[in-house]
Amino acid sequence: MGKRLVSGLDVTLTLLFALVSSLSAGEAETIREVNGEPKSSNSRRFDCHPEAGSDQAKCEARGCIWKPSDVPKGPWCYYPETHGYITNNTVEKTSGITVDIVRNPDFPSQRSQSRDIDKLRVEITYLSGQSLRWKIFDPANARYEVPVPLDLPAAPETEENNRLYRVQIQHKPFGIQVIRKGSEEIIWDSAVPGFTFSDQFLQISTRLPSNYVYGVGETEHPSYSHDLNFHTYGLFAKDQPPGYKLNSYGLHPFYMGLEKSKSAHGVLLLNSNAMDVTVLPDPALTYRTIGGILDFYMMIGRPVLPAYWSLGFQLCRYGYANDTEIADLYKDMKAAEIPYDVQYADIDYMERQMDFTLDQVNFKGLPALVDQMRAEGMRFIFILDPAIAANETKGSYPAFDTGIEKDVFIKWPPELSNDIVWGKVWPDYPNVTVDNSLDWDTQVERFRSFVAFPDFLKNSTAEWWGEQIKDFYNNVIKFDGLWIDMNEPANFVHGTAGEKCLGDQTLENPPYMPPLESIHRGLNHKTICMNSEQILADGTRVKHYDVHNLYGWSHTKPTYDALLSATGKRGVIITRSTYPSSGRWAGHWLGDNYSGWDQLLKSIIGMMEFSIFGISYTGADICGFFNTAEYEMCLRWMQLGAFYPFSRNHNTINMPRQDPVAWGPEFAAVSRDVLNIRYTLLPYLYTLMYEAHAHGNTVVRPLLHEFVTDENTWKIDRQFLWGPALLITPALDPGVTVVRGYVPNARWYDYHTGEVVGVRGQFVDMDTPLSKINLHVRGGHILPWQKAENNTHYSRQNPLGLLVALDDGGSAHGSLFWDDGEGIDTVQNKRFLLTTFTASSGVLTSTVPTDSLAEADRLTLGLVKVWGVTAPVTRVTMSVTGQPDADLTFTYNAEVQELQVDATSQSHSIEKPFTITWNTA
Ligand code: MIG
Repeated sequence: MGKRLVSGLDVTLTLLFALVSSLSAGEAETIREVNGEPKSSNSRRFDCHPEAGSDQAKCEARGCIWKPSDVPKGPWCYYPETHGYITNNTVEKTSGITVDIVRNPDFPSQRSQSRDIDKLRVEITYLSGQSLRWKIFDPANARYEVPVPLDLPAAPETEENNRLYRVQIQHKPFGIQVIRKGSEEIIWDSAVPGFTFSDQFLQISTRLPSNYVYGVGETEHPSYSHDLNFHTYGLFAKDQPPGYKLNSYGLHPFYMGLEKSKSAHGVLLLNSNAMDVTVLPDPALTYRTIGGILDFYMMIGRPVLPAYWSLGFQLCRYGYANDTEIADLYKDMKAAEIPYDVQYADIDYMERQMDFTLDQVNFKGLPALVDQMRAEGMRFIFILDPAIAANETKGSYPAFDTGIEKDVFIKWPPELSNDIVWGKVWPDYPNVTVDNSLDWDTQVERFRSFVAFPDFLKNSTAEWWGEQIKDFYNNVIKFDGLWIDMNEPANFVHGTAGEKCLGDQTLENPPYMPPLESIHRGLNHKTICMNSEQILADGTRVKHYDVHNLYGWSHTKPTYDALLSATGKRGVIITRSTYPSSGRWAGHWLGDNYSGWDQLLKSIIGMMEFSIFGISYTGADICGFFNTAEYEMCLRWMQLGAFYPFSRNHNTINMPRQDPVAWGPEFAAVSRDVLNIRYTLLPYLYTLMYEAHAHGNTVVRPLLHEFVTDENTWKIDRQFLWGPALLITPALDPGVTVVRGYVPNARWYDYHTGEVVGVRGQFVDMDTPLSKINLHVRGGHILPWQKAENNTHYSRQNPLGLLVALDDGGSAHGSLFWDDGEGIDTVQNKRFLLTTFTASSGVLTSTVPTDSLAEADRLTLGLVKVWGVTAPVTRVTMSVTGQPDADLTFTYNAEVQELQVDATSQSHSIEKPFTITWNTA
């Protein structure tokens, strides 16, 4: 199922709803029964007073019912059955359904300050056989709609027989039901009370087909599979380190649901306002948003293909004192022979943390160091923040001056003021020294410079930003990738510097406030005023209130475009704030975590969530950002982090070092070993990245994506897969020497020994001494590999190895994607090699669907390892069209059942198909 599920879901965002085909129709057990106790009818209530301080009078004033609940945490104030809208008129077409609905006048307004919209239109479009969209809007007055372009199928699926689903409209209350044909399961059902559509409060609920729901971000979850016992997650982009129920950097109103028939579907609400999502034991889910329209979709737009080198290990910290510290680190890493490709510099490299400047005292030697390291195959990534300092002497800071000339900064609506909406972030005023004995707010007020925030939604801003990046590259320092931070956007004053937010205060403190971290401080806490004005590409004026969650999204494409045009290579962008489709241009790290054991598990959950949000290049700061790392935790984290697609050790300022050469030789050796495994498998990881980019597959994959019919996998989040074939079972707790892991129902081999695992479909205890992370390879798969080197510049030149893990029937398949590793649009322009490998009955063959690789990037075949060869091998031959068959040297290990064939002597270039045959006694 893996592939199907994923291509339905990962595709970055279009339709509201994606269905995945049914897997095994015959399995009778229902998901709800597997997990659930019989439900009290009270668990079916939809909360009519989610805010604190409800009482009978307030409840009844909303026309709702007040009655204590016998379900812990269950609502006492709930909607009567017919609350909502009533269907007025329905028009069916071959491409969809249009429904007019009116508010049921029997019920009073739900939010007195938020005007109800009594007449609405519902447009349901059959986007494709597997996907549909429904949009609920005010047909009489235009409202803000999300300006994120969607990659919709060219024409709707008008042939009913081609659709996996059917849609049914319910009348009172109005609701949409999406039914999967075949299983006849209702997989979306909004015919439930509580539907509300007003200016600043929109609410819609659906019953869910099972207790298994995943996704909804960006917020930390304690488990991948949601606990449905009335949990509400507030969502609003914020410079907020991840924590339980805290809204963090980005917005991803997407969930994946399992069905009783063991199929899955994904739902995206394309809305960009502050919102919350509640999961209820019914099982059901409620969305509440404070603006826009209700527009539901499935994912579209595929993740970017990052440069090959960006899959290498990376080192960063906030607080490098000077360039010598980086030079020493590089020297020590080299001496310890720990593979590593990318070095960062954080805001320390800048003069007073101002973008596009270089600290000429402490980092004077950085350009020369960067040149030297790049000459040795290393890469450099620099950080950039969006806020631009404004207190410099005129002429001395071109980024600000040219920004003013091009009018790129966010301002007030012109009716209120012509001024910029000033904030304060890093930069100190020129010639001041910050007094750290003062509290933060006082420091910010006294010493920090005013800043202006670029409006990246505006066309002229992207152009200006691109010029700054190009000038920096050409005139100051070379780099290979960019890291964009603080783009929620983060502000160190709340709203605006020195004054109150102008204009409509219901934007700053709306009539319904989702349960955000800043619930009592208003929406502008640590960001800019909601009444700030932004301008869309077509000139439409919008309020920051509506587009706040798109700030990071809008920052990303201009940065990616600028990187490509400055360097002439594709490189990589890492961004903190994301929205659906951000993955088209960038990867994401999980933000300011801390050095605590629980963070290892949280990072797996976060990565798996970002996988289904369409961002494949993800990982957490290895060894933790805040606090002091401890030896064993950091070591285990290095082992886990070696399997993050984005593998970077990063630390905050004033904390002790935690890089792999900071802990002594034993730590360095364990880091070297596990990173050598990562580097060995990079050709496999890169091929998975290509499949994500080309087909929308996931790279980091929860076990349930591959084994959905096995209920044991539905809650697993302490293990994960790379694609279909590599199972990673890290140690996540202190002091353990054994880790309990699930071995799904397939033949698996121990990566370290090549031996077949004796059990399947069971939890087993795996030995995990400090030096070892458990890794298993799935029978039936062929993984391409290369011998590791100090960095990928060198490892890419090694011969290609193959790891052929035979299944029970003696077969396996796999593929390799290979290109120059950093060219722009190599996939679109077909400048790559795609090779597929198949093994069966003692024969391994390759086919080459795409062969358009430059001579310099070609690979020759090296060592082929075959696991699961049951009989002794007597002879191995290789044949290539037009050449005589050649005997290959080999070894056979009967105990492990491993055949190793060395093809190096043939210097066979792999774009030519080959066959390798092994004869057994
Ligand atoms: O906390 O640029 O999440 O990775 O090192 C202040 C300094 C701002 C936040 C980022 C972090 C980075 C830091 N930044």
